[in-house]
Amino acid sequence: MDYGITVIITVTNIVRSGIYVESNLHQSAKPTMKVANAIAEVLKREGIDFIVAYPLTAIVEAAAEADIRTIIVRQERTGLHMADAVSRLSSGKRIGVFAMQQGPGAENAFGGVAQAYAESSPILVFPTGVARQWANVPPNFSSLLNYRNVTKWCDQVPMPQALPGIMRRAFSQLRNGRPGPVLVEIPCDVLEEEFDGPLDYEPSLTTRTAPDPGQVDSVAEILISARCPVIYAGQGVHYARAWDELRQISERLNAPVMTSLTGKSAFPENHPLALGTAGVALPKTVHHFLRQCDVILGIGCSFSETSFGTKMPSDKVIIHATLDPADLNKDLRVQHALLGDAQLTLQALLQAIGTRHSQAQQRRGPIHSEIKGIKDAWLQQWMPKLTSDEVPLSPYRIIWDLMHTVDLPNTIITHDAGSPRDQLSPFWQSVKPLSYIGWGKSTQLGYGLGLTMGAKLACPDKLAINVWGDAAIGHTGMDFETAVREKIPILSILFNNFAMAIEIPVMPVSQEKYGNINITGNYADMARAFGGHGERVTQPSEIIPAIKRGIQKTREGTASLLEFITAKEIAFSKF
Ligand SMILES: Cc1ncc(C[n+]2csc(CCOP(=O)(O)OP(=O)(O)O)c2C)c(N)n1
Ligand SMILES: [Mg+2]
Repeated sequence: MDYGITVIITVTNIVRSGIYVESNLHQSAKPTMKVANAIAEVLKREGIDFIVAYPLTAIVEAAAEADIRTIIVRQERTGLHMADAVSRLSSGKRIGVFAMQQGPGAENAFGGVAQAYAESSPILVFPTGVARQWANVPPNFSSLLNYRNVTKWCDQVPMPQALPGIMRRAFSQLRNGRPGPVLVEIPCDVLEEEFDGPLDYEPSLTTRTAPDPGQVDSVAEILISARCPVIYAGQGVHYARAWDELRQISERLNAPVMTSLTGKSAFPENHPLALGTAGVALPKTVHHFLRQCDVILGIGCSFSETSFGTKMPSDKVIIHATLDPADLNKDLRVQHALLGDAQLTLQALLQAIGTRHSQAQQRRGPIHSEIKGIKDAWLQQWMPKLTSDEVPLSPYRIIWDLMHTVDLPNTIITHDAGSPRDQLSPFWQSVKPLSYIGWGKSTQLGYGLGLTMGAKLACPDKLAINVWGDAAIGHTGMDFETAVREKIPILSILFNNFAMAIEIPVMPVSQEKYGNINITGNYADMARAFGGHGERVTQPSEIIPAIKRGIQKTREGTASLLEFITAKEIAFSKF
């Protein structure tokens, strides 16, 4: 009897310490580990070196035992946003993982998964589920049922032996086709059950598709003979890492390039053919060329209609290059389509265009000067705000000073929902791929903080910045403490105008009667109370010195929050 107990304890200890060996004390003993340990092992084989979590799930302990770093946030949403940035900034090569507990954890995470779904971000989400015998008894929460409509793929592990197959399917979905969140619910009793080894799991494969060659030829012909072709690049260019090909085709055709918000930084915005970002606020160059052009080539984009993007004109020849047939003719009527990976598509187009671009060659000089002329005039018009000496501070002045203080190619920045997005995206010049995390298919206030923390984890040598308003910090601000505690030294730029200023035009009566758009807080104090670096800045002359101090603090490993007291600015670059 004693002998038997000893054997079991020995095997368990060996497995829990992450080493997987057969016991030689008992001939019939089979190698065992718990399902949670098997999950950690799958993650290791898939190259995952940290997970984000909140906290009561056996996956956290199993991951830590397997030397996978575990980061605990203050709220599920931020953890999901962190995972989201990890996936995005690696073009989906490194998958961001988030795990949460059953019930409240699974319920409270909904916003973060929904946002990743809207932005097509390939994250892996592990909610624990209620034990199988209670799983379908009301009012227990089922992730399998409830997350179906905000995930690319969603499954539940009904028994330990199903795990390898489920994980193989999950990672195959994550690494192929249109990116999107994948969710695997594991009932809490299954997590604790023994997985009967050995674990038969190989890392998943990635493959790509290329467009129909016949259609490539006809699209090449249209582009060559177009009077004024324009390229609209989406985030598919980031996922395909097709930045070089995008630049080549633009230069070959002398076709100017604009990006979507998520595609921002796919094309260097200091290039003579760059038009800028087609958000809800946009540079004049984007507006001008959308009217001027005769052909639009959308590459790696969904052409989704959104209140936070520029509307595409309907009187142009539209070529839609995407890897997802579900996007074709969805919001926009298109005349030509190329289905496939953005890099393979652009390579095929470049080959088909070859040297047949003499008309495009003649465009070179005139198109460069047309773009420059419009851009210079537009910037000139905004210069009073971008260099304003006003108090309270102009958010535009802060953005301008920030852009001219940071080392731009080594900075990753993101906006937040509302005014900061529309103030930042037209004027921030992204010069390196994946140096801007754009979003706007859903616009949850507070998303930017987690994205920036994920960016800093994924790219520790870069300066990671989020720009947000005082309403946004109300949503996820407590997780600044996570940045401090977990030593994720981001630079947070807060515009505190003591209001939801963007709502001024839409809430006049409730504001007048009840002051509904007013909010308040001292967030520099909050940052310091959490152990971070916090400064409140009120004077224009203090903007750049404060930014420099904030950057220095991040270099020393301290998360920094600069709270600028700003005007209720609601002028945007719209046309
Ligand atoms: C979760 C969520 N709820 C509501 C909104 C709608 N919304 C967009 S911006 C905004 C207010 C923004 O205020 P603030 O961040 O302070 O920026 P400001 O306009 O004052 O510069 C609101 C309520 C949203 N984007 N997300
Ligand atoms: Mg505000």
